[in-house]
Amino acid sequence: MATAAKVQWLWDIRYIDAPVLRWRDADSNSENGLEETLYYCNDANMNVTALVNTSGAVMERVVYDPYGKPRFYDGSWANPSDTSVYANEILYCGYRLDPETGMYQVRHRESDSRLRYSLLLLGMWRSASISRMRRGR
Ligand SMILES: [Ca+2]
Repeated sequence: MATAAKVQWLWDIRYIDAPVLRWRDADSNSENGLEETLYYCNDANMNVTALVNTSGAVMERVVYDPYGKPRFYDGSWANPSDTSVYANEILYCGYRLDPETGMYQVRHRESDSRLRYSLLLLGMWRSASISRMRRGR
């Protein structure tokens, strides 16, 4: 049974999906705890745009296609990749991108950024909304 946390987030009180920082056990050594601290930068839509270390250096940058699919770069806008070097899962609009399913978890619902159309923009979700469940649909 696991007893040590692998990752913890601190969230901002100004908005529900605004992360401040993440502590992570990046070296898989529980003896030194969550030794990695990265701060989140975001744009006006709460999209995470960069991860900054405790010295103020940009470690990773993120851009998105119109449907929320992320593209990662290092701090110098080099080495583009489809995956985060820092295993960052908080991305588009401050939502969590599940690395196993490729779906954004938006509180109690999910959206698929891999589709050519946006479930989010069309108001369609992979799971029923709470209001629909309450109405029995
Ligand atoms: Ca550690």
